[in-house]
Amino acid sequence: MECSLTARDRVGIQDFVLLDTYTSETAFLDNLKKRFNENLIYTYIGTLLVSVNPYKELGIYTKKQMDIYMGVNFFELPPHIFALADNVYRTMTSESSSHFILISGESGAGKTEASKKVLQFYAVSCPSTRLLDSVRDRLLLSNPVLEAFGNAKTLKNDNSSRFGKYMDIQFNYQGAAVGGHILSYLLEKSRVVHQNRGERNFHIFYQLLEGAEEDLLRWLGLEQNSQKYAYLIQGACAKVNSIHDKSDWKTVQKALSVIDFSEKDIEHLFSIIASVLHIGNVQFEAGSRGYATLNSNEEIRWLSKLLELPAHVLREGLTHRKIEAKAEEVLSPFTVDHARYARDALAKAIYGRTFTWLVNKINASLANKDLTRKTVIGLLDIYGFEVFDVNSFEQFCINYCNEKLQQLFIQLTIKSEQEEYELEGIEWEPVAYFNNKIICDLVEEKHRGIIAVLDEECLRPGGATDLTFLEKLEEKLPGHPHFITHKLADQKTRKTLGRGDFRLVHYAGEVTYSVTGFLDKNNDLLYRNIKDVMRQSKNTIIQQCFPAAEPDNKKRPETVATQFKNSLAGLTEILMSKEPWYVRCLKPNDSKQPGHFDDNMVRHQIKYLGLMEHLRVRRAGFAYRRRYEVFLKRYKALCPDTWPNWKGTPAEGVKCLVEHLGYKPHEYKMGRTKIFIRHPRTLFATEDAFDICRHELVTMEILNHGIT
Ligand code: AOV
Ligand code: MG
Repeated sequence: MECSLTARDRVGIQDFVLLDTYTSETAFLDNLKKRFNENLIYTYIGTLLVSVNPYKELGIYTKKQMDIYMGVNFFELPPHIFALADNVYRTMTSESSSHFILISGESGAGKTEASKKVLQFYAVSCPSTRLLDSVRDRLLLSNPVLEAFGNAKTLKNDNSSRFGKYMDIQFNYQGAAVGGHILSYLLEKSRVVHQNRGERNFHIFYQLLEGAEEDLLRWLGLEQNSQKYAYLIQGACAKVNSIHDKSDWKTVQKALSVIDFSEKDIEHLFSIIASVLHIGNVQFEAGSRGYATLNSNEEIRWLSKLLELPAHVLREGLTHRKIEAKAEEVLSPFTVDHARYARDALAKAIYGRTFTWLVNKINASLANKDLTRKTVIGLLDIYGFEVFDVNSFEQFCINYCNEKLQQLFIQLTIKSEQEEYELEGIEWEPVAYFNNKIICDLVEEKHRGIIAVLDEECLRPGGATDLTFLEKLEEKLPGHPHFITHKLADQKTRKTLGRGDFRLVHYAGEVTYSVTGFLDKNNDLLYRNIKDVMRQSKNTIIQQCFPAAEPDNKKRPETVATQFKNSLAGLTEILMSKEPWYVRCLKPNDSKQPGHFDDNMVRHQIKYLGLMEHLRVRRAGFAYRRRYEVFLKRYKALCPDTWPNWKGTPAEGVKCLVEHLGYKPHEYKMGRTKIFIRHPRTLFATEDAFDICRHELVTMEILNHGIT
């Protein structure tokens, strides 16, 4: 007794639901900290997994560990991401239902690592045939490729996801992974042409320079030294201890060959990466009449070679735009600033479209060829909430996305839980919670939401600037509790805001955004004639990225923010049709340090992630519920009165069944259509009894069969 108490004191409790002082935030924090100090980074709140980033290798993701967790009841072993993955998988196979795992937390909290562990677990644990081994390899190898092109070092995370990713893993009726599909969300393209100090461009550029053989670099017209490239020097931190560009390059190359990239594809892909670096080095000077001229032909020659298009066409496209005047088109020369702008727009467009091409290509390789597919497990890993010294349109989109996911979490857990109890007539003490819908609305509402106002300014001909956008917001949103600007703030707050800033009070904290660049980034303009130039390319990837049939400028394409808003609405719909599971990742400190647990920082995350409220709902509520018909159908063999056929209503049958099984009155409640079971242990005991019984039934059948 003594001994076990000490152990409990030392390592804390593995499920917060069992915490005596479950309403105390301090007790919650203490429990997490105790466990963290013992390298126990996982803790449950019922079936929700809380994970604290250890910032060091713990040796807990080995094949041996996977074997331990495979097929074992959720609560029988210490909490682990593998236990969650296994539980999801077994629920999927036993109930033939589709699921998703929502992994959330702020930037650097461990979402991407968690999603990789889940994928690795399925790759090892699911049954397979030789045919399916290739699917498994492809699923696994799609990761390093997408990370190379879509992740970068930021001040928050050395391997920060700069795009959102939702991946469906598709399973056949035998539970084998037979295919996959990836949806990507808004890549942070601006990083291609600009990085803040201490940050890097996308990993792939450095990997290519560090890892490629001399011959390849020579062929691409590149030097190994990243300092030679305008698009790579702004952050002043090309080399990072935790990043191994050279070996990552090898991994990416190997991966590309496994996921069906032909040699030609690979050659064209590298040509594009190199082209972006060459484009960044194109410099302009003012000619005699003040218009932009190219100050060297060197880069144009390389671009012409790599993109396989005539040099003079490219030169013209980078220094002029075509405008329609009456019936004819005339060439209008750029100023130097304008030319730089068009150059950067081209680099971003090429990179962004190539990324989309890459996702499509990976999807083609993951496409399910087994038509017996039944169910999927979706994995959601997006960019986490982030706050920098200066925050722009990109952070606005990323943080908005996190608001949406928090809203989804609230809807699917706290809100729906309470609504269900009400609907089922179960007695219940309501739990108060902060609903962030007000912030989602502030961003996305029709007509007066921030995106709507931004779009309106983007469409307004003449005179619209980032500052007029800010003024419009101030007109539409005075007194909004989550929106503050210099003009709207009280005197004390005003001092903390610039005239070109607006501040949003997000669920996770306040963020001040600088409006500079909002209009431009939302419009994401690429001149038509530069698209025409790209269409002349013989590089097959560029050809697919700039198709001839692209709708031209006459019909305005949707703005970036609106496209993003719509794609998130689509994602919500996809998720709503599946059963949810949650991993909430916490960041222990802001300096990426192992072993350091910053109480205030963790406490803040516990608050905004709504973990206390979730615990309260769990604790007061019922972990499991099943419709009476389903429950009765599954377990009726456990009671002589209900087996083989029950004559009464399903609810009466269930009542009879659970009384026979000895359920105590406080362990369950009977709703209108469902039975509610307070603790998973109760159900597990029933499930174990069912396993034994099923075994006996099968044995009897075999015996009977043998006799006849
Ligand atoms: P994120 O995905 O949540 O941030 P990551 O999953 O990239 O965060 O984790 C950041 C870093 O923390 C990783 O590169 C590892 O060094 C370390 N780390 C995370 N989880 C673990 C773990 N379970 N064990 C050991 N180290 C870990 V962002 O993509 O920036 O939102 O946008
Ligand atoms: Mg990530």
